[in-house]
Amino acid sequence: MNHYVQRVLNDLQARNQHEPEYLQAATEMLQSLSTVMDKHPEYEQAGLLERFVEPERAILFRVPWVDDCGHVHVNRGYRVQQNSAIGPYKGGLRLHPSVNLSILKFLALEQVLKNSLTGLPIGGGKGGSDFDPKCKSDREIMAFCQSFMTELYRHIGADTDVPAGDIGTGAREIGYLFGQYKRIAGQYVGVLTGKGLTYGGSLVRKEATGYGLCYFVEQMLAAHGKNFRGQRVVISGSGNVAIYACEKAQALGAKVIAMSDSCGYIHAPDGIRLDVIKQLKEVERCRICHYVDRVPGATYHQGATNIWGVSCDIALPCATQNELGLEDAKALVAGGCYAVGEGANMPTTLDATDYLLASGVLFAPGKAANAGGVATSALEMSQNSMRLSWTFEEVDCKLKAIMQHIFRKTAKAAQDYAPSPNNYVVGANVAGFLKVADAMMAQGVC
Ligand code: NDP
Ligand code: 2IT
Repeated sequence: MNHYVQRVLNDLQARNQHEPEYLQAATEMLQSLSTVMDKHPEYEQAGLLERFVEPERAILFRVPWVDDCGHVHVNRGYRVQQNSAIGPYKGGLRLHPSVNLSILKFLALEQVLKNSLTGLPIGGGKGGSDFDPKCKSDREIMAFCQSFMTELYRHIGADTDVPAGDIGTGAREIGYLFGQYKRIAGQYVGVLTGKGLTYGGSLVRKEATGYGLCYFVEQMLAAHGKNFRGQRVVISGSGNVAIYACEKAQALGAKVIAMSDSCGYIHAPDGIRLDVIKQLKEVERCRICHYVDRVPGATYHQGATNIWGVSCDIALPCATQNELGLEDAKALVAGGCYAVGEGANMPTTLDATDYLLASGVLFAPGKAANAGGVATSALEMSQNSMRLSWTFEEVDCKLKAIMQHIFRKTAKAAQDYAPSPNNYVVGANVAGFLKVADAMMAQGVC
């Protein structure tokens, strides 16, 4: 490995031992950049990597709110503003009890590379809270969101930092957050994306991450003489990304045979009925196990990660980080899986990724494959600035073109910099990094 990369990695490990997810993401990125550093010694002189891995700013704040019984709760709120070299910070807000600084720093770092890959002028950031939206009333969700925004509003803005959705933050939460921002700041601006269609949202944003994932995987398959038609697809999760990945995979002729939530998975050998999943998850907000009460022939199995034991051709992990480990990767390969597309952020552990690549599985890394969501967020920002709305077809067409472009850039960088031309992990890291690095070099030490 390049000596500069090794030195930065050693320093990072020494200083961030208590942040495993952040170290995992940074290690993968740094290892991918070894050949880039061999070719660009000027980056070491400019301290580029040390600056790249350190967030420009990380904000931590108290979020007090009152539940329906009158009890006071205090959660932690965060915003990690990682890098603004190529545009305002951009990235989602995660609401989940597991949220901590390590998880948000990993997500913010990945977001910088992902946003760069989109080709659009957006920097990278991420935020959220350890608040658990499950089993809360709408009023409790509103109380939390209003309190969260009461602090966050002073750190964000349409030209400085534009948050959006992520795990636990969907249209309902974005609505409450937007309302509170408007009220405190006294400005009607595109400060959040993923907004409702009646107040500045973009068509296709809801579908964008899942559709974009399938557009990317379609390109990857085509480069190897394959396509989605007739393929058995397993998708983990049943949230925003998973649902619209399922919708597009089915539209492209695939048979989606399993989906999950954090409790377990359903297996439907004849194909998932997505209308039932949408009803359960988007309308009733209940557990996926109820699917089997409504659709005969499907079975429910406890334990979310057991889903990787279902024999399939293509796997799309769309739930959360590190949901696909080494044993799961072995089970997938043994079951005949030849392609994996990451809809979630870092769903595959480092050893599982290495195993899949060594086994010849086509592997689409999340920062490239799930970039359709944030790309469409950037299209929402453009529409807000222009004060007009594009049609569904216009946005979908732009999304598809962006994903095709990301695949080409990733494949080209893999060819130029990776140990193998099919190593899209290295390809995505390098292609995302080079644009930001160039901008940082031009802007001096800051
Ligand atoms: P949602 O909250 O809509 O859905 C999350 C899904 O993942 C749910 O099915 C949830 O199950 C499951 N899940 C969450 N946490 C865990 C866990 N710890 N273990 C097992 N299952 C879990 O989130 P999204 O669909 O928006 O996000 C999914 C992934 O995609 C995340 O990694 C996110 O960062 C990434 N992503 C999202 C984008 C977007 O635009 N929304 C864009 C790009 C990436 P349950 O309901 O039981 O908790
Ligand atoms: O991980 C991601 O890219 C997102 N959660 C979407 C971010 C965004 O700003 O749309």
